Amino acid sequence: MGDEVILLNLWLSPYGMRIRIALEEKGIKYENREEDLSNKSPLLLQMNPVHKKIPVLIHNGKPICESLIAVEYIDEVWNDKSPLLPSDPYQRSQARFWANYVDTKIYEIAIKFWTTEGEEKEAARQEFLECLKLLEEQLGDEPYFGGENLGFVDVALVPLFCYFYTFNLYGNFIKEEQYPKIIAWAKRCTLKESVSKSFPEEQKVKDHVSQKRKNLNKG
Ligand SMILES: N[C@@H](CCC(=O)N[C@@H](CS)C(=O)NCC(=O)O)C(=O)O
Repeated sequence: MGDEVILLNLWLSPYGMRIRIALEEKGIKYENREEDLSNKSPLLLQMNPVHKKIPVLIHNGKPICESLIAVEYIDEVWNDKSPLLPSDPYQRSQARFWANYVDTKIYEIAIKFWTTEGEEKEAARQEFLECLKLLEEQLGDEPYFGGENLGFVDVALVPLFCYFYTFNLYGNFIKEEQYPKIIAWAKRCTLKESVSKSFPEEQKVKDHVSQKRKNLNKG
């Protein structure tokens, strides 16, 4: 019997995209089930009773919650191709460090940018740009954070870039020429099928953000 792999997800979730990219990199067939977060399914509540959040990876009936933990799990279980974490313990610790930085710092700032206006938005933008500079230094002249191949930090960070053009449209977010390495990196990543297949259509993101902004302005 083959593996049964189900992903409880929401098309817009960058966390869900991480898991999709990892599964695609490994060539694992899976069923993507869209959740309605305003009316969470009994399966989601059963599989993630602690946080009640998507994404949840369900492998042969067993849940794995938290996107980065799920990506590591995928890397360990399907370890015959496309390794995402380095085999060297020190390198592995560094990949985890930067993925954690992306998770705790970058995503939080991006959410602030997404949900605020005026001075707060501008502060979030500035902070985000400082973090990007740091990441750009970390990338150096390598094609990926994982070196020659897409790795754990790439998978953690790249989903944010599916919002990139939409953010720019609404917030004058980032000037491409000031961040040439990170922009080239993002483009390199999105040329990979595992990444492009896991991203939503740009128009869908634009429509969603513009709707959110209308609601924000109303409230
Ligand atoms: N740290 C979690 C974050 C997951 C998360 O924030 N999921 C959001 C959607 S993108 C969610 O399910 N929100 C619903 C809720 O908070 O009730 C991960 O990496 O998986």
